[in-house]
Amino acid sequence: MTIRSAVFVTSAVAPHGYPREELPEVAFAGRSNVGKSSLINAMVGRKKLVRTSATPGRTQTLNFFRINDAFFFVDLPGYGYAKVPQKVREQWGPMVEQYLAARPQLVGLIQIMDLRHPPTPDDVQLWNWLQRAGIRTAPVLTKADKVPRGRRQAHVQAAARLLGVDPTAILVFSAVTREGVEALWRTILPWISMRLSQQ
Ligand SMILES: Nc1nc2c(ncn2[C@@H]2O[C@H](COP(=O)(O)OP(=O)(O)OP(=O)(O)O)[C@@H](O)[C@H]2O)c(=O)[nH]1
Ligand SMILES: [Mg+2]
Repeated sequence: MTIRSAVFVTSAVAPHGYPREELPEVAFAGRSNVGKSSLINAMVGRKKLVRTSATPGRTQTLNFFRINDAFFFVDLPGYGYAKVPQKVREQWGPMVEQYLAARPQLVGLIQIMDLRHPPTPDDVQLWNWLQRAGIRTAPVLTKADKVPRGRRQAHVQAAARLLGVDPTAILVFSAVTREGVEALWRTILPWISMRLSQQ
């Protein structure tokens, strides 16, 4: 995938703040600190397009990035981190649900989990909610560089069982080695072209 441009457009906490452009949008969700922002940076090949942090809970708004003037990546705030203030935690559900449930431009969501650990109850809950809401979702297990190759398949199978999907549906990724970048583009691009061909 050739990235000609990747620009931060806006942050939003409610629909009036979303971009007015009606380009297709791909959203990225996962627990705080799982590596959502790093994954987006790896996908577009920019080290610092999205701010990353060793401190969980860094991204607290919906952040919209326009790629190649053709579609948006939407970095959603992370869930499941106990140390973010109570008020912020209470806002997460409504803020993200409002976006996911009522955004016609949304073509699909990448749900990012940690290859080192089985999906958490929060991860499974989001996964099930997305399936019920009829949102196309691809599961990605990141930080693969932290798990020796020989142990990965067992982790993938455990995650597949908990999510109720076939292990082959799960993509293994690393923002450090860029493993999985092209495979994830091969998942996302058809979502975008399908939408564009419907318009
Ligand atoms: N080893 C390794 N570390 C990673 C990878 N992806 C992210 N990290 C590290 O994990 C930490 C969190 O990364 P972020 O990309 O900021 O995570 P996030 O999910 O956007 O976090 P919030 O915005 O706080 O929810 C940072 O210290 C990253 O350097 C990866 O693939 N491999
Ligand atoms: Mg982030």
